[in-house]
Amino acid sequence: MTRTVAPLVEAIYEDVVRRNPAEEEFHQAVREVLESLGPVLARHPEYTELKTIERICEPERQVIFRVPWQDDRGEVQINRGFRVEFNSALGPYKGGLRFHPSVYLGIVKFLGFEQVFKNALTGMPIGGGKGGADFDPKGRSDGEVMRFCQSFMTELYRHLGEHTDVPAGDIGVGGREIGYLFGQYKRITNRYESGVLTGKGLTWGGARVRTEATGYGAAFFASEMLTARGTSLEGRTVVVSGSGNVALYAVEKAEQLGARVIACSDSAGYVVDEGGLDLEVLKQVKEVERGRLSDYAERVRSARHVAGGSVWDVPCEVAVPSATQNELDGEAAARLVRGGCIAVSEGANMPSTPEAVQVFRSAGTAFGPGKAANAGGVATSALEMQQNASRDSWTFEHTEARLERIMHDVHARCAEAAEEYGSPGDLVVGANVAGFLRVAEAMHAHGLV
Ligand code: NDP
Ligand code: 2IT
Repeated sequence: MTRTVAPLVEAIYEDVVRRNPAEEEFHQAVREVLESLGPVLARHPEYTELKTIERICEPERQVIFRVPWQDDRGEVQINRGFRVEFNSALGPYKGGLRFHPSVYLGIVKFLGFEQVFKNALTGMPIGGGKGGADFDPKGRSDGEVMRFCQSFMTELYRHLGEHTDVPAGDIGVGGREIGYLFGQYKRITNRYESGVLTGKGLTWGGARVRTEATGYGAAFFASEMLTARGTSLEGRTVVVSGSGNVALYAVEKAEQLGARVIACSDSAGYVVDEGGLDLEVLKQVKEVERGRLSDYAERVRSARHVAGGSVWDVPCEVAVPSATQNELDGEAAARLVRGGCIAVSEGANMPSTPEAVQVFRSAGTAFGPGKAANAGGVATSALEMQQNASRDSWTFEHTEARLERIMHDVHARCAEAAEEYGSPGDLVVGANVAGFLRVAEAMHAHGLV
């Protein structure tokens, strides 16, 4: 890390690194927030005295557990499950579950930490948490995924509750997994507690627009940033990375807003089509068949599949990184800027490396950090909880209008905080400061907890 932070904040960061060894992603996420907080501490000495930052960096509770299950051949498999309950100042712990072989404590903590500020930015009553397992769903049968989810929930259920901790999906966890997890929770507890998980199916407590929400929200956020600069998404070329839940619906909404999405990716490569991607085929291949982008290129002749390459080689005006952390590095950012990229809206959590963020900020590229740009997913989860609590079910149009308004407000909160704390136009500073202030104020009111 080369950039400097205020000495007091630097000391806090050093302590976080010392207390959480070998958790690089967590260090990175903490560093990025702390770099914005110098001016906040200068104005709020009480947060130094009460060690509010130090408390925010220490999760309230961390659960790590064994997940044994049997695969289709009868062989015993053992995975490691996690739930980090980071901060409950604003509401029950809220945040997704990630099933991916790369999952370890450092990933879950970085995601949980980001979630605290993101959830605060939505203005809704939700605290921050995150969980998951180092389970790889790729190539596993439905039966294997179900047995894994049942074993995972058999331990996790005791830590959950609609007023305690409310998980949802993330990488590798979608509607199918939430279904198996909910079924097992209901069976163990003998409670039809709809509000204990979000991302549910529409016939059993799910909310319209939750599936689309993160991607739609990231496109709305791109649109907000461009509007603030006197322009729009209309007619713009867009590249979206990933081709999972967030990516597919970012493509859909960007197209609805008049943009042309020319490329997307998966972990094996990317597809590019200057005429624009065919979303129907893309959804069929990725959502329905759980296939690969090479299958898409075989069906859509105008598309070119590049195996193993980086989708950030494709020049565009707007980039929506929606795959995973640190997928876009400094060199890729410089290439994007040279190619005419004017806005980046992070659909994923921490997809840009610190070097990439620096490139975008110095180039004057409109940059929406994940904790603001992808907040539409968790915000719509909060709307799902609201519908569950009132046993209600809203229309698609009503829910989408709420989402659009929320993304507008998130952007406004970030822009105003950036202005007030001396970094006008810098949404990284704005998101960190606005998120921190809301959590810190509630923690202050709750005493030393
Ligand atoms: P999905 O599992 O639906 O899709 C993930 C996509 O990213 C897939 O295309 C996958 O490729 C690709 N990908 C995942 N890991 C890697 C990797 N290590 N290298 C390259 N490509 C990778 O997940 P989501 O769409 O739900 O999540 C995407 C991002 O958005 C994550 O950062 C997540 O934390 C974030 N997010 C998700 C929210 C949600 O509501 N789901 C809300 C807010 C943020 P392949 O198909 O080959 O595996
Ligand atoms: O990173 C995220 O915000 C999510 N994976 C969604 C969390 C949620 O509880 O909806």
